Amino acid sequence: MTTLYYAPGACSIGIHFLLERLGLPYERRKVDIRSGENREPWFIALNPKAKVPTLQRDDGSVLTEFPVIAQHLAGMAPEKGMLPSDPELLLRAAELTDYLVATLHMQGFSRIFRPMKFAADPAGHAAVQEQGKAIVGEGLLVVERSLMPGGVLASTPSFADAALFYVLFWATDRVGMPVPAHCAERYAALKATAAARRVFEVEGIGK
Ligand SMILES: N[C@@H](CCC(=O)N[C@@H](CS)C(=O)NCC(=O)O)C(=O)O
Repeated sequence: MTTLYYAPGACSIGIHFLLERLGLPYERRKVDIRSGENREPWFIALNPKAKVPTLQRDDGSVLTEFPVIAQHLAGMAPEKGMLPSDPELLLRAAELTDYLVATLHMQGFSRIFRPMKFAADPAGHAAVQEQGKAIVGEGLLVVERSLMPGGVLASTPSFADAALFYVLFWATDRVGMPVPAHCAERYAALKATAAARRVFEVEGIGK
């Protein structure tokens, strides 16, 4: 059985959301990254990168990296329409997913949530966090262009919604920062789904 290794409220919530949205059969296994369970031998044997999301497939093989996992899962249930059949839209969905993960998450939110990784001196943490918020704020303006009327993914559901879900969850419900109108609209629509309600409940998230 496909197994998702996740940590509550981490970026893996986007893959958790996608699995629910696609209605695929899967099992989930919580990994306590706060206590360092992701560095325990059993998890390193599965994913030497020590990161969630980690997806173990039916045949036992393991997939890592959010954009790859998201695209793979969308392809497992093509009838659900999360893997655009138009080659151009497929590229745009991959482009947006990569930008959300590699830039907004890794460059922006990493600075906000883990400033100690960027500045050893605690006195510098507030400045690092501000830098992170600026990266996320500017990034969301770029994302907004894809979602606004006439934007490349304005009316196209895709696996990029999995990345939009967690990035907008973090921006809105975790950091409490303002997000552009069409990003807010997309997040409201994603959050209103049964899939979102289910993952919030399973992961113990109040909002
Ligand atoms: N490039 C990875 C990033 C995944 C990642 O950073 N996951 C975080 C949680 S949001 C994690 O597992 N952190 C644990 C750690 O670094 O100890 C991906 O796309 O999946």
